[in-house]
Amino acid sequence: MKLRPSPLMLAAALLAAAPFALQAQEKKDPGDVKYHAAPSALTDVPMVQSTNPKAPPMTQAEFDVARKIYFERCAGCHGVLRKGATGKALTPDLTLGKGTDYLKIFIAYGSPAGMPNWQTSGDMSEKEVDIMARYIQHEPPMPPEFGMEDMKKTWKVIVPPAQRPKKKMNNYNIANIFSTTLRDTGEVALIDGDTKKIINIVKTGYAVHISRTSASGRYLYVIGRDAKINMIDLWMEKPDNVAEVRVGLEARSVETSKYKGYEDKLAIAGSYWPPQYTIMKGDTLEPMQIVSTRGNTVDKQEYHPEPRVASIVASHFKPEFVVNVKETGQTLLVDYSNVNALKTTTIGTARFLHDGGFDSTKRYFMVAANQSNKIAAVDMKDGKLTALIDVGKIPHPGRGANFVHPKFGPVWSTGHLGDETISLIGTDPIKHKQYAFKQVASIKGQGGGSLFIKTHPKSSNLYVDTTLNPDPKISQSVAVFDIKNLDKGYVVLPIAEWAGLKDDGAKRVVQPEYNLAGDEVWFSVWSAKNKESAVVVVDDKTRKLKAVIKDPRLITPTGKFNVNNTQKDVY
Ligand code: DHE
Repeated sequence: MKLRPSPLMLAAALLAAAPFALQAQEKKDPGDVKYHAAPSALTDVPMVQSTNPKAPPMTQAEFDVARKIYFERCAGCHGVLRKGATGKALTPDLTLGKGTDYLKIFIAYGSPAGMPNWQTSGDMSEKEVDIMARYIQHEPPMPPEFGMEDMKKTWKVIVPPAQRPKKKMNNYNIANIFSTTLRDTGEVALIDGDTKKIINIVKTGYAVHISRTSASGRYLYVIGRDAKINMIDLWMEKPDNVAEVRVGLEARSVETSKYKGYEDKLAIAGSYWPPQYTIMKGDTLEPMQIVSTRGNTVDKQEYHPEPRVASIVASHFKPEFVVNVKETGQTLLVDYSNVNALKTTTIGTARFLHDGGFDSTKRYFMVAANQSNKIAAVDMKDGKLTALIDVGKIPHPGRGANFVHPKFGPVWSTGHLGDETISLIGTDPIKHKQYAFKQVASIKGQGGGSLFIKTHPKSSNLYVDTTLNPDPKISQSVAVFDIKNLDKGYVVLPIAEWAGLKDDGAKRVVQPEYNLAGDEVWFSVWSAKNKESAVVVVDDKTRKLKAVIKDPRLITPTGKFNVNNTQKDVY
């Protein structure tokens, strides 16, 4: 059937389609939809076609096309099993009654609640829309599980601990190395913070996500979206991989034990698929214990079959990992003192947990429940929820930024994907009790689409990126505030312009990161794989350009992780 709906039919279909729209019923920021709609690492994983006799027929070839499109475009919002994540559930009990023609219109034209207009935008052809409309009426195919046997098959110790250097074998100031994600090449660039030269380009997993430093500062752990972890030894003459393992089929987070007596002993990684976390030996990545995160949601107490693991941090107060489970809204404090008998405290926080960081004392972990528009403050000392704090729309702090406010005392702050505000939350329950764990101020930045915010204990500047703002002027620059004078507003630094790139790439400015001394702040200028990108270094005192790092190997740089600041949780 050709897709030529009458305006009336279209209006009726869009109205009726509302239940399929993204979970947050209000209009979503297009930047937010694109951000979640990034291709999943499950795209090329073979899955069995599960047919539903009541659903319109599909050939195997059509099923394969649909599955690929689903994991490339849809799974980020609607979930691997289509049970709903930040987007609505799309299971056959909901879709079958709607019928193919109706679903086609919804997919083609999108919805005011945030579903993209896949056909009219040119992203999908009419034929693909037809295939997708039939696909979502069948049972969702299930990706395979990934257990100990699968992990062990991927586990490689490239340089065994006994053959590694006994002391640092290079002259690098390793505390000032920046592990820089090269998102689309499956690599990290280790950049010397002192000389701004690339030390090595290290092969890692697919679409690398983050790097974390071991407690001693010697090892770097890097995780790819394909759940591959690479362990890099910074003591080698030329720092490089010493071990690797895959802990699942798709993942985003990795961390290492930091409590006194457990330094460098353990590593942990959380997976999106299968929904689980894995504890490994810190020196070899040998998997030791796998724990599923399937369970019930904090609010309706309903079973969720695929609660993904979002951020993980290591407590400085106890031998515990803080594991944030996105879809159930549960924060787990996992006591790792006996890996064979893990004790877990399950703290109900709020749904769709994402990223977060410690307050300045490291006692409270502040984690964004992004679709609930809340920050949960979790007490590392007493092992309980201190507060759920209402903030702006879709908080996205990265690790957030800590500073001392002239009136409110120590505050932790976050920017937002869904609005232009920056929320300040008081974090001192002793000397500034009346402000503690409340949003004490909401200041205006350049616009929505902010991903990361940063300052440094030695700085009086607060930088806020706006990477996903639809206006290129805003996505290609950052706002900088004077933290002693926030009311004065911000100054805009044209970071992408300073990079002086030769072509017309997207040049999105992303993730401020300080150097060891706290006197430079680094930004990635992120363009497509086939366009020139750069890292721009700003002098923090003068807010002037200090250096531009360009290199043909610096392809799609995004996150940058300064060894010292990541090791010691300085932000
Ligand atoms: Fe991230 C952190 C998940 C898209 C750059 N990102 C995180 C964390 C999670 C996460 C759970 C916290 C890890 C931790 O602290 O243990 N990110 C996701 C997604 O699910 C999402 C929305 C879509 C996807 O398919 O991956 C996503 N992230 C992106 C990007 O598109 C970014 C901007 C570019 C890129 O490299 O892919 C991006 N995410 C980052 C960075 C951090 C991060 C740089 C760490 C920030 C920090 O300072 O700690």
